[in-house]
Amino acid sequence: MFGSFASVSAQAQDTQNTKQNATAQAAESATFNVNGKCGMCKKRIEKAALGLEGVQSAVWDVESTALSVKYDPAKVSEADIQKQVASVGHDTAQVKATDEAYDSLPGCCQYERK
Ligand SMILES: [Cu+2]
Repeated sequence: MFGSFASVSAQAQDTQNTKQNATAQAAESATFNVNGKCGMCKKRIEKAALGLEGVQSAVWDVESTALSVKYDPAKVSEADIQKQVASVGHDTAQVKATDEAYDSLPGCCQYERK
């Protein structure tokens, strides 16, 4: 029953779905290193990234210290996200936090800097 219905309109629906997905989730993804140490860092890093318009998801892994983000490249760039994360005190692969931002982190979050 469902099968015959689906095959008749499958082509039209496919075209429509592809179009909708393209507009709704024009997402680029990136993963880069962000220095940090604990669960508090995780919250701070993810909150900073998600605070930017166009960032759809941000997950930082405490073990690997890798931040994975999905974002809309029309609104925000990977460089913007790295700058934002660095602004709350965490060095990223390309952007170093200011000493001031780093010093303002709680003691337990002061990761070792290279
Ligand atoms: Cu921490």
